Amino acid sequence: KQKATVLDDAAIRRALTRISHEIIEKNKGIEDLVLVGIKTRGVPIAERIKQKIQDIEGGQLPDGELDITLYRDDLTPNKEQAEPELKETNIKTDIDGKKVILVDDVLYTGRTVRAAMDALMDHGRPSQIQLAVLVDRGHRELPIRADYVGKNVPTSQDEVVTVTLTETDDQDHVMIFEK
Ligand code: 3GP
Ligand code: 5GP
Ligand code: MG
Repeated sequence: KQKATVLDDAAIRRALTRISHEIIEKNKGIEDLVLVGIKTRGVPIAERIKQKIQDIEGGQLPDGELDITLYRDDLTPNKEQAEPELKETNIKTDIDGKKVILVDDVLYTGRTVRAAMDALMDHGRPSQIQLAVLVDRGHRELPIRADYVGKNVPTSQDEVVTVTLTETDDQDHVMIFEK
């Protein structure tokens, strides 16, 4: 059951513009930055941020993507597998000594990000890992926080946040549904 739209297309655009400026400010430019999107919807979000940062600062930012499949206990009946699992990595740049910014659509328990950090560490030795998310819906189960947040959306455990993007869906919006 639909409850509310939390971000419309203009609000998503503004949030990603702000995050792009915050990334540049915090890192004092774009030197050594690599943007890595977490599939599916973290990838177009990372791509949008990358375009904005390049428009603001000039130059080119390297990017990459991680595919982490969820074996969450609330999504699969098999509790033995209740962890996110790395499916595929596509990072062409060397991330040794780089500041990697992980990008995802929704931050919830933090288990996906933990798996993503593991995958990055297997790939090289970044000097830093930062995290950008469009929505933080709370309910963390690990000591993980985002450095850049589009919007904090307090939710209950039986609500879901739906993120649709033009690249993957019909249009840009973020909504809350009752399960
Ligand atoms: P994404 O691949 O675009 O990030 O987790 C797989 C997909 O299911 C995600 O798409 C996410 O948007 C969607 N999803 C919706 N609600 C939930 C939820 O409560 N938990 C998880 N893990 N995924 C959800
Ligand atoms: P976590 O591992 O932090 O519990 O969940 C993060 C991942 O699961 C994100 O990649 C996100 O796509 C997905 N996810 C978890 N909860 C939600 C939700 O309520 N809505 C959406 N759209 N995705 C979610
Ligand atoms: Mg996601």
